[in-house]
Amino acid sequence: MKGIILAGGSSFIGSNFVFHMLNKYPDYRIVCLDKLTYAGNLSTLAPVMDNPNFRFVKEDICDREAVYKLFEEEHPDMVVNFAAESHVDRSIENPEVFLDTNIKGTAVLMDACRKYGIKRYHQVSTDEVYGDLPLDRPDLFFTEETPIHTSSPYSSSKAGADLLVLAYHRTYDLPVTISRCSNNYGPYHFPEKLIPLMIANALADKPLPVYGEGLNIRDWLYVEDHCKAIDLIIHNGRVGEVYNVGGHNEKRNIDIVKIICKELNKPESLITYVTDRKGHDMRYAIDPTKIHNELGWLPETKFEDGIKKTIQWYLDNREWWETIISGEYQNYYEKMYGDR
Ligand code: NAD
Ligand code: TDX
Repeated sequence: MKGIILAGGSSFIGSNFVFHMLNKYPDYRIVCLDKLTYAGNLSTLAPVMDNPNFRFVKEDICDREAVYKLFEEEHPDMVVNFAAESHVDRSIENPEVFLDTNIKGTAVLMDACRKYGIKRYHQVSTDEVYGDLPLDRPDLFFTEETPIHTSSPYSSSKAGADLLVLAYHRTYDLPVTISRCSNNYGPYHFPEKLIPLMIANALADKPLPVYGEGLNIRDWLYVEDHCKAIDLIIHNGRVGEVYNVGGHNEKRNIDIVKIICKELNKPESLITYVTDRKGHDMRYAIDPTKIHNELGWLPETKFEDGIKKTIQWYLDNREWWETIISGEYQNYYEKMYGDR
């Protein structure tokens, strides 16, 4: 039986990956290591809590002692690191915790991998480490050779972690891989992020806060396609390599919001233009040639289908996100949008 520790396994993408792995590999042991911050939600993992191949452990990846203890107990073959502070706006308000979790936490996990031996450490990274592309150059895309050029404390902390991962490979020969994915969407997406926030607000007939003029472009990928890419990389990817993951699905923010209005039969008059995000990246666009050529990965979900499935999931799972937005998150929302 193969054992995998998934750090941050109760995150949006991590939880989708837990479901993917338990379904696809019934002979794997999947251990979720998660601190359950504001973004972690144990109810997300309720469907697998009784699965004998699954274990949940509530710990901080920065807590060296706790991490080493878990490695001693589990002797994992692989580690996949989803754990992160992931929201750009929060990183602008308070960068420090991003440095702790995203950089120091990554180092602690890799130190454990060195100490106890591991066949693969995989770092789940982001296209944001490349900075942004200009809107008037639609011919440009991020490749794995694009220089790191970050804009926000969040992306800088993710880039710092990526550099550390590559350094651990070169210095200690740690068998690492890195994936840099574009914006994900789908079930269990935390409602502070664009798509679920707009769905929740539209359903409540609340204003839809679009930053600046809404012309910024993101390259959207259905979360299941990202999970399949990580699955391929950890099993067949070349050690020491970075793989970009994205589906050539660029959309302007304003168009995303209009699609959500249309799907939910809500008026576009709900759209409210608010103060722009500081340092707001203009355009992200991934060139996924390498993962396609080397590992045969291609996105399977068309945006038109994925967004419908996502909206339907939020309609069918109101309790999941209504519980979140009625709690501590309410204070964050007031602070972010109250004066805009
Ligand atoms: P998320 O914000 O939904 O969840 C983050 C998770 O990490 C939570 O479960 C939280 O409890 C856990 N966590 C935070 N600090 C921790 C700590 N110190 N120790 C242990 N657990 C901790 O995250 P997400 O949006 O699913 O992103 C997952 C990963 O994918 C992140 O590394 C992110 O940078 C990367 N990524 C996200 C996207 C996206 O569109 N969401 C795109 C590309 C890459
Ligand atoms: O209320 C909003 N209004 C708005 O116009 C919010 C929350 C966002 N936006 C804009 C900002 C971005 O241009 O929408 C776009 C998407 O914003 P986010 O959902 O915050 O995502 P982004 O900043 O693009 O980062 C996401 O993708 C890359 C994830 O949060 C990161 O973790 C990942 O690395």
